[in-house]
Amino acid sequence: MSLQRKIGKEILFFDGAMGSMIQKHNFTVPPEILNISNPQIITDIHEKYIEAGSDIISTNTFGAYSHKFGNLEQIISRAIINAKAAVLKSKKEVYIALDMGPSGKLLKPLGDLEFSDAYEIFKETAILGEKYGADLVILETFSDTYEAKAAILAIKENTNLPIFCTMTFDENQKTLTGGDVLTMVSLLEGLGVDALGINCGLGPKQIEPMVKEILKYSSIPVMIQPNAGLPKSVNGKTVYDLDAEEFSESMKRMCMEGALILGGCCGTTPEYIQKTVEKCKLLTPVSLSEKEYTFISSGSRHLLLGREPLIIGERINPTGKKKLKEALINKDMDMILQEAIDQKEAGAHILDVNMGLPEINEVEYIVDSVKAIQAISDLPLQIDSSTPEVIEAALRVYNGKPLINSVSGKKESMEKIFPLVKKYGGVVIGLVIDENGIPETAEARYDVAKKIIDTAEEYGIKRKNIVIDPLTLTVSAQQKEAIETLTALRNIKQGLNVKTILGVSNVSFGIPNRQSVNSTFFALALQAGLDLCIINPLSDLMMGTYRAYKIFAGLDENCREYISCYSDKAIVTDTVKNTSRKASVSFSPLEECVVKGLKDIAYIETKKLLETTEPFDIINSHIVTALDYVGSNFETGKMFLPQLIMSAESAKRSFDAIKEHMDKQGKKTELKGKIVLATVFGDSHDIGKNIVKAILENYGYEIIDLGKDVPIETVVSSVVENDIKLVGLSALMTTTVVNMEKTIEKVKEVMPQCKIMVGGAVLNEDYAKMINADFYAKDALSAIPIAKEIFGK
Ligand code: B1M
Repeated sequence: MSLQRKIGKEILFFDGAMGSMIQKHNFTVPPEILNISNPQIITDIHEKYIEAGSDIISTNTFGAYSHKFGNLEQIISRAIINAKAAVLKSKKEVYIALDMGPSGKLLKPLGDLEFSDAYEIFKETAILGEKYGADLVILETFSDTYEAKAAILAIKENTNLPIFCTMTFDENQKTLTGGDVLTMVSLLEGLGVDALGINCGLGPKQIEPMVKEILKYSSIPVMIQPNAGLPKSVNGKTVYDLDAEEFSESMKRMCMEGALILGGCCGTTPEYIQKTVEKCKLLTPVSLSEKEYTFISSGSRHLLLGREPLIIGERINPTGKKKLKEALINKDMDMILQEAIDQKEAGAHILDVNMGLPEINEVEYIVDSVKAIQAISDLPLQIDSSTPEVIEAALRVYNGKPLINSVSGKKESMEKIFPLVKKYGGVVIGLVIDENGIPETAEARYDVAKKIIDTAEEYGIKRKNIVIDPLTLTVSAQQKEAIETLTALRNIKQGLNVKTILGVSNVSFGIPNRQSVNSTFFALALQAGLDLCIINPLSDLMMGTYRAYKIFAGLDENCREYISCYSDKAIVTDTVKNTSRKASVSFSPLEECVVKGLKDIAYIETKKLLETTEPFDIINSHIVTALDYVGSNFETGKMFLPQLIMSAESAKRSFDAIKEHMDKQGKKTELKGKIVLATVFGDSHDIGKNIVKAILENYGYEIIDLGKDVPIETVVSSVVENDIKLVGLSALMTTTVVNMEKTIEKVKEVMPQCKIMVGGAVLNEDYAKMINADFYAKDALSAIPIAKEIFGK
């Protein structure tokens, strides 16, 4: 029977770990090479899993990508041959999954890899997998939804293979990039994978609560491949804390809850799979059901629509906004980013992104804007354009499940937009306008809405993923029709069982005191059942109306949200300004830029500050304080790696300005001495080390900068080759100070007379002594007297 017919109907068993099985042989080559050098070992492992009861075995191709292996085709073909040999021998109906892990490179903005380059990497492997006879692809151990999206598109667009996609979560139930399980479900289900779930990272007990959550919301089969518990070190070896019996008991529980595809990851062996098969084989598979929840998401945040009205910030749209128009024409991305930040702070849940300006290339601008906004904001986006090509370009690079604004009831619009919605996943907004224009009556608008929904369903788009916009009309010009909008909204929501949306502000065009009309219409629309409200969140009156409405709708228990928002503010009169911004943490403008990751403004703010403030004060009182704030939020799970990276980038830009300033000021004196600087092995934090470098250079020392993550031998050979008297080492992590200690030991071994100074937030004076450093520098300036002491000048 074909695999497709079994997916979702039967309990399917995957294999367990390949890596742990290979490790037992102590090979030194990458595992993928063994497909060619030691095929029998790989086939034997597959055979053992088939004997244990696996219905699907995964090829030994976890990291098989063209940038790692020149002989990619050979590796993949041999890997599939090895798997096929085991299947043939077993005479069982076993399917072969092309195993694809992450590319090993981080995508922008986390790393250097472009989304389109990631796509190409995955495409090559997937095409070869299909060519040599894989039955499906298993994408596993992904920790960045964006990378998973690149892989899924690459496989879907270039092969016909079913896709199972699993991601890895930590004990805080988040991926490395901060997404939770529902963020994953929204994206992967939208992209149309055949199964989704969790693998690696944790044991079955730790993933159980997450699996329950996934099962509640996922309409597609759920797959689990946990580790054999949590790792611990025994006699220098990593072992896992669950035996096969305990592992399989947990697997059985999750299978009874509804997980349909079961396997194992690190530490699991054929015994674990065999026990799991024994315990689950005869269970009745829990039948799949369509879950009627509507989600949209960014890469790190999901939003459930319909539970309460949500605010869509309308301000990233040049229509009628002179300043934004100018900013766009001048490619001033910072203004757009600032709008994104301000709207979020004012209470927006979603950001509209519209680049419809005749003077600019809309495709290029929307792509750049979507990428830039999603790098600094975790709010889901509404992709807004009247041009299908623009919508598609934005959908492609968007990291998440977006709102798509919009399709109309016109045949041509539906023919162009629905295939995009189906392919990329998203919630589409249907405007009740068709070839005959906007209907005047509520009944006729209902009919257009129904036509849109029926047609969408023909394209395989579920009703839950459609939102209808009954269209706001200008009350001064079309009073009767504007009022009809409210009736249409109510009828469409109730009669067609879909969510609704309105762009509220249009109602008041052409009349004075627009805000009163807007806020009254808004309140009426909310009362009529509006789910998504496109408004200006920086308008006090609109946000006040929204928050007050929530009180009366029973959505703000004991008026808690309202009170906390307004207790410290003067009564709302209206001007368009942002009163909801709470100054709970007060930052200087530069600190704010670093915290929010606004690189270019950080540079400008630093330049301004340099007119009045000493460089070192800027470092200590702005850059370091901002990074400390980001660091502690990261530690407590309030901020995630992408934000940490953007903050680090902004700190670097700020420091660029400082360095330019110091270079201009610094007198070129004769060099006072040569110092080697390095961030120790395993540690990529180099902002502090670079500051130390700049300051020492400014004081006339020559610096040999070995960079970050520097192997011990590199430090040692540089010290010897350059006959160095002073080495500076930096380390920021508890896990890397051990390498600092080892580096000191080696340097002292070969050059006992060479002095070593150490620094970095993780160290202190006592610790520095303990690891035999000669000097501890608490900050960059403290490095100067140390250098003076060594070189006597
Ligand atoms: Co990461 N990071 N980070 N990080 N990061 C820390 C260090 C962390 C404390 C955050 C936290 O959880 N609170 C934590 C370490 C926890 C621990 O070990 N206890 C951490 C972690 C966990 C990680 C990752 C593992 C996250 C992940 O991937 N899951 C990962 C590690 C990657 C690796 O190294 N293998 C990671 C990655 C990153 C970024 C890449 C995103 C980025 C670094 C970018 C870069 O440096 N190019 C980053 C950042 C920015 C930070 C924080 C927020 C800020 C570090 C910094 O630049 N501070 C940091 C939290 C924090 O420190 N508050 C954090 C400002 C800098 C000027 O201070 O380096 O101390 P500092 O330098 C000072 C002085 O100490 C002294 O002078 C400088 C100026 O006064 N000094 C010296 C420093 N070196 C000196 C040498 C000297 C003399 C003086 O002589 C030689």
